[in-house]
Amino acid sequence: MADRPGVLVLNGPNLNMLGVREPDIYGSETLDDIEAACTAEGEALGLAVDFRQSNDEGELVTWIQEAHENHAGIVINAGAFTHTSVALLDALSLVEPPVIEVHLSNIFAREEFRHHSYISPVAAGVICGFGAKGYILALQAMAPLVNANGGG
Ligand code: CA2
Repeated sequence: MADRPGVLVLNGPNLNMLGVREPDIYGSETLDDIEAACTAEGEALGLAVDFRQSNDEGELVTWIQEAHENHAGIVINAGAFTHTSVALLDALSLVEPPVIEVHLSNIFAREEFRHHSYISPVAAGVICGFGAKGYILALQAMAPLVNANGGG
């Protein structure tokens, strides 16, 4: 609904492949399943969830830059760009909405190159290791940050 605070839920490269490969690491839910769960949770929390995925770093940067106009908060799973992208860090630093970083897997229990995130320094918080439920936890954490008044 238009009067609900909007939350932009961004997904980075290869997350469109969820549920298709590597279910042992990332779970069996598809990105469409996660979007449906986020939309339902957003309704319960009084948030308007705008769920997007891109394999293109520049497109993610553009969406982040535009977020200050239409969105009160940003939840982001930047995928592999988490560990490489100064451009995403800069974009997230430039916008006002609070940022919550999400990862399906526990990045600290994996290869060392996944232990560093360029996004974490500008995030209000980080949720990782809880699979698709991490997106729901992020929305629950976001609600009070954007003054949502819904139940749940
Ligand atoms: O755990 C996460 O959510 C990650 O952000 C997922 C990224 C990975 O590079 C990060 O280190 C942690 C990878 C997303 C790739 O998604 C796939 C989905 C299905 C099959 C293969 C990859």
